Amino acid sequence: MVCKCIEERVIDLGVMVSCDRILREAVTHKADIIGLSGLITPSLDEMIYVAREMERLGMTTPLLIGGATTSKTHTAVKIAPCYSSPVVHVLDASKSVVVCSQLLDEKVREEYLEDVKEDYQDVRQDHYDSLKDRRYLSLSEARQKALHVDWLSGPRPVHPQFLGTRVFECYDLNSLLDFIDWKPFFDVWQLRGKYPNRGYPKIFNDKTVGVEAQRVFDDAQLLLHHMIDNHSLKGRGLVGFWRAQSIGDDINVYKDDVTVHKDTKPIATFHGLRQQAEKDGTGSEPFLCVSDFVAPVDSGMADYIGMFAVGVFGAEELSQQFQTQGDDYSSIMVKALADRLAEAFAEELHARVRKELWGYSSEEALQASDLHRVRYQGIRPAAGYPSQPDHTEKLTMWSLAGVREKTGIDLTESLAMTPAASVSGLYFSHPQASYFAVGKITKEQVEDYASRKEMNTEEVEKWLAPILGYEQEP
Ligand code: B12
Repeated sequence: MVCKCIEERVIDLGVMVSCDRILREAVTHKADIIGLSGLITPSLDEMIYVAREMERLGMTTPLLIGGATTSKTHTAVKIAPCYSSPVVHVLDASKSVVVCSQLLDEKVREEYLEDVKEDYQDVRQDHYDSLKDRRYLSLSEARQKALHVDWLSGPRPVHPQFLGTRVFECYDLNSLLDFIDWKPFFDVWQLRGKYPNRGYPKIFNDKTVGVEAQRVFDDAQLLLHHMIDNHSLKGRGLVGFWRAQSIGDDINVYKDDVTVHKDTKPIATFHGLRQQAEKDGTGSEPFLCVSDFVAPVDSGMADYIGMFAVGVFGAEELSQQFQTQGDDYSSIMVKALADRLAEAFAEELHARVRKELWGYSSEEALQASDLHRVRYQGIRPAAGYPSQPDHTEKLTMWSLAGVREKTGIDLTESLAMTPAASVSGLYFSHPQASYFAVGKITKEQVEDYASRKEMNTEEVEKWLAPILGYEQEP
């Protein structure tokens, strides 16, 4: 919630806006404060760039940082040092009213900024100390402790129904409604509570947010059905399956149903990152990498990998229309609903893949709530998620499956997908495949990964900034 006097002076530049545009608009409108919001890792780097540009241009406008992928630590360590005027991380948009008021009030501003400065100094110190405290396995030790699946006596990989891609031009959005996870929708509206809870929508009975949650939910249902019925939103996507074998931390993908040898030329390679940070447990825990879930090339077992990309088209245009009409509520609502549909699309398609299109789990009978709690066999990690934090893997996915040409889902320069309501990822079918977080890694692995990807180390460090277990050389 933003108080009226502030709200009237806010200019929302929308999503995926260039640094030049932000600064141009800020200067034109004599901005008191600039706010940047970051959803995925590459936006972190953009934020550093914006701060550097502001410094270079001699600007003094305070910079607010927020969004799912940002943190106080990243702001203090990476962004604040690039700009000599105030940089403040705001965890929750509702706190920005207090922060803005302090930044704009001559009487308290200096004291407030002094506090922020001291706080960030401590955060930086803690960060550097924590880097020193962490212990890592060498890459070869971590590889020795990989998850060693018994490919010969365990369940055999199942051949998917088809190899190559299948495109879904105009997906039935009504079929996705039962798959919507409403919890993140309420998060967008800052309404904290559970939905549904054992079949009973608990959030609606909550003393504090119940009434508001019911109102927003009812509005959402009306708009959702309206948008689906008059086709203002469209779902488009694809799935693909290929022969695949792992080779170390990489997964090679092959054309058609070939018999694969060590020297068979792959048509694409997905590169994995392996856990390296020491674990507290018994010492028997595996140090995982996504390649552990695919049969190695020398196992004698033919294996497969899947991929998907789904998008909900039309939301940005509609949202813009509402904004032009001064209806911010509906403008946000459209985007929030399109995001829910995109996630539901990925969820429903994954269920179809398990039961039918790949068919390795044809007997599965789970409720939507079980799906949100990941009680199924196999995983669908996305590039950018903790199991594979590297967004550049999307480039391999896009060229392997022809995603842009076949679906219109595109990648921006910083590898965000357009439309914004899009999800993509890989499919792994093995029963031991699990979601995990790679966590921090050492320079040894970054250099190894860079050479496998034929990229230079600095470039890889840029994309993997949040998981580097060491301080980069300036
Ligand atoms: C919902 C969601 C989505 C939705 C919608 C995203 C969207 N358009 O906003 C969908 C399903 C489309 C999606 C897709 C993807 N997602 Co997503 N997603 C999320 C999720 C679950 C919630 C984000 C969200 O909208 N929260 C609700 C809003 C209101 O909260 P918020 O953004 O944090 O903003 C709050 C504060 O941060 C603050 N704030 C935000 N901005 C600003 C700005 C200022 C100036 C201020 C003062 C405050 C402020 O105020 C807000 C209210 O409190 C997060 C995980 C999480 N729990 O955060 C992952 C997450 C952001 N997604 C992630 C990823 C990787 C992706 C994908 C790349 C996955 C993929 N390969 O398909 C795609 C990218 C989409 C694209 N277009 O490129 C990662 C990002 C990690 C990373 N290191 O890059 C996250 C963190 C999940 C994770 N744990 O790995 N995602």
